[in-house]
Amino acid sequence: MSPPLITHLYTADPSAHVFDGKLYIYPSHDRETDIQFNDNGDQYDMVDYHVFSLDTLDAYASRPSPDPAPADPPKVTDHGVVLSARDVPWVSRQLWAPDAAYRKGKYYLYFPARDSDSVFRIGVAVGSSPVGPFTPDPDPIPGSFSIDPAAFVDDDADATAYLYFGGLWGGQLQCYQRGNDPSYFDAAWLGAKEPSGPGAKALCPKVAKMADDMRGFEGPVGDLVILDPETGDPIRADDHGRRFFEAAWMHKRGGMYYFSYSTGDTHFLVYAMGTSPLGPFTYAGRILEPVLGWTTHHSIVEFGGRWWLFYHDCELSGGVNHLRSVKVKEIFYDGEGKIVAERPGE
Ligand code: FUB
Repeated sequence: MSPPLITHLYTADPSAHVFDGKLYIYPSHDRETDIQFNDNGDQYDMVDYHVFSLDTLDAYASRPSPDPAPADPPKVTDHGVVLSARDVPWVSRQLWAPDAAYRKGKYYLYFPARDSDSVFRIGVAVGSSPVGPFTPDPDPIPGSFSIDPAAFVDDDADATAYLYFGGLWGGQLQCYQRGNDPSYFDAAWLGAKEPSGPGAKALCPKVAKMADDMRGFEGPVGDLVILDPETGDPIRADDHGRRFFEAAWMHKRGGMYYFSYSTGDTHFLVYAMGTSPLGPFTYAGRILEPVLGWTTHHSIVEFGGRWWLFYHDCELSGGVNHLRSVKVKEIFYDGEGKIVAERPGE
């Protein structure tokens, strides 16, 4: 088991990126509250974001199991608070899992939070450095809803950018079954969790192409369809071991797009593969088995010639679900491009 990367704060939902040869982590900043645990996630009551950076991860490169703590862990720099809920006019509470992107000279911090009606929306803040300061737009991204934004900038000539998002239960994705627009919000589904029963298709994660200024969507929000490799049909709602729950992430390797996510109440990190960033994707397998704690959330990034899985668990807090800490482990790919835990051939 990997050791916590950051120990002076509780951190979760790590979105890792390499900017200018340095590794940056954009996590949630967990804090202690006396809010009782519930399936709505009210106990995840975060109020700000820090950014962290590292120059190397070599000490965490995979070694024979069980993986001991590195003898000489790299220094993790905490760049301090880069955005607070009180600085964002539309936010009422709960700064959940963020992500960041760089495109055409600017850095963007994307974040979900509840608005004054307690409805989750997604905001954006803009800066000229990967460690901020980030200036938030005064309103949420028009057309955005639910949680867990993941930004992906493709390697094409125009650096086409996409935002993936969505999360069930407390993340409110089930409230948008009438359409992918905030105006279709259906409060009747707030207490309910998700559709179920014979014939019910899993609710899809959402994807939107970003406008050139990265502060709005260009065109409508679409469904990101995940297919069952056996039947070729969309994954069913009752397939809780494989259906999308939250924690979207996109990465690209060797021309192949990898969409990864959490299965929520079954606590797996899984992935699907496709040839277009807009899908469809075909379910391809598990990346991580359940960790200590209810939530599981991650990012995947190439750094220093290796591929890394950033994730979190609750080891540092002794198992308190809303006090998590970020970890990292090396991952590998087999000859077919499938993600594997051990270096092929070992
Ligand atoms: O950190 C709050 C929420 O918990 C995130 O938005 C979810 O992905 C889960 O990790």
